[in-house]
Amino acid sequence: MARTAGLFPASAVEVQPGAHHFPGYLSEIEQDALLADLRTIVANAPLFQPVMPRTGKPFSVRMTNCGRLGWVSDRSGYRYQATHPETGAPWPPLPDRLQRIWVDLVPGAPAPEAALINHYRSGARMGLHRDEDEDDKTVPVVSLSIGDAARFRVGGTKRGDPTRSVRLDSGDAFVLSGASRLAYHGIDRIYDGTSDRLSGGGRLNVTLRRVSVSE
Ligand code: MD6
Ligand code: FE
Repeated sequence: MARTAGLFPASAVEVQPGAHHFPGYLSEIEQDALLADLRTIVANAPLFQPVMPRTGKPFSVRMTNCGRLGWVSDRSGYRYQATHPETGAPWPPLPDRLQRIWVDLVPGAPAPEAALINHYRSGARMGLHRDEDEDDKTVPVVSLSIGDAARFRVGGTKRGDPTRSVRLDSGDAFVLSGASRLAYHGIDRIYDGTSDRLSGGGRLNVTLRRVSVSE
């Protein structure tokens, strides 16, 4: 972590204006500490299988959230809500660790309110989409990856715009801000067996979001 402190700040790669990749952002120790936080969250807010609006087609990822709000998808649409769709309970709190990472990567941004946790098994993917369900669409979105590597694709703000692909490895961070805040992006594939951080393989991605417009 510690992008801003220390003699050797992790170097960011600007993939396109406003799209920054931080390879190796989290050390192995930090990844394991985050993983322990995520396990506690999942024990309290179990992974659920969302479905697409209208069609009801299941996502290939399972998800859960922590923070005041969580992102959900069901037949009636995409939205943020304060409770788990299956247990009805409030989402677990956002761990201090995630708050510190947010401040490190996007200093000065209003505090995150939601962390969406996506779990990919072998063969899971995430179609091209924009993160646009937030009331405030100007605050950056921060993504953290743990486990097997993935091919992440990012393009422009229109669906047909050209895209480029980036490999996200365990411990990498990726930030969409500015001109890329509303860029289309998705996960084409998981590279099986590229990490042994998650027992049983697979990949976890955490995206930290500000939802509401701050005062
Ligand atoms: C994933 N990531 O990496 C999916 N990434 O599994 C995203 O959808 C995403 O919403 C970076 C910034 C914002 C995002
Ligand atoms: Fe996204």
